[in-house]
Amino acid sequence: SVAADDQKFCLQEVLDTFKLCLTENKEVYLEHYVAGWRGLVKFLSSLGSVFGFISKDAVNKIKILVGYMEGENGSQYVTIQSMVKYELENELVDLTKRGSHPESGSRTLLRLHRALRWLELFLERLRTSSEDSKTSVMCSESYNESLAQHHPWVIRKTAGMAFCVLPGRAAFFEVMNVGTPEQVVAMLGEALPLISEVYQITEELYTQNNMLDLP
Ligand code: 1PX
Repeated sequence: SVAADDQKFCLQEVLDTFKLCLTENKEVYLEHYVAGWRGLVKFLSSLGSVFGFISKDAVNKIKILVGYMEGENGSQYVTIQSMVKYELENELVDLTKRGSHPESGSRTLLRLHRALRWLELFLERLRTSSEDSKTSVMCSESYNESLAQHHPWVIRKTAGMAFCVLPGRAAFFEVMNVGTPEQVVAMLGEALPLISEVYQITEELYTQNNMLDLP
């Protein structure tokens, strides 16, 4: 509706896109997965230019995936499962070292998948945080437990500096534009199980296909 269009950015809508991700037989629609990330990146940009180097990488990965979805073999890129199957069967994935397919859909999505684990951990911390909790601490703890393990020192260092300028909990909740802190907590409680399910299903797929370490 027009009224809804007038509203400013609301994180609830973004997290809701993860609801649309799962098909009936628990596969993950690439289109909605990518849309979820697009929304998250928009949110990140609203936090300031310090996070630009992070959004830039995410946007780049989103573009790669959209390129495949809209490309001539787009019908193979409907779900993450069909993408992985197609790319593996047609030898379109560099499995052990970078070669002729450095930007496969599978390796690109794996980067976002690892970041989704960070998101899950961070949102869970936000959800259970108290008024005096620090977003920078919650963010870096979540990062260290997940994504950091895949990043070289320089990136970890730069990310750590960016976390320091995150707004405090109250301001952060406000940018989320969901409502009162209680409403934010309730919204997170609803969104988290969906995000975790999408994460788990993807994790299983990559484990089964031995693809958790794609270069
Ligand atoms: C209510 C909270 C919502 C917050 C939404 C924030 C969305 C964050 C989007 C982050 C997307 C990060 C994707 C990173 C993918 C990646 O690991 N790329 C690296 C490897 O790629 P390559 O192609 O070389 O194998 C690449 O080197 C990444 C570089 C950029 C730095 C990544 C730092 C990630 C920090 C994640 C935490 C975001 C902090 C947001 C604070 C709210």
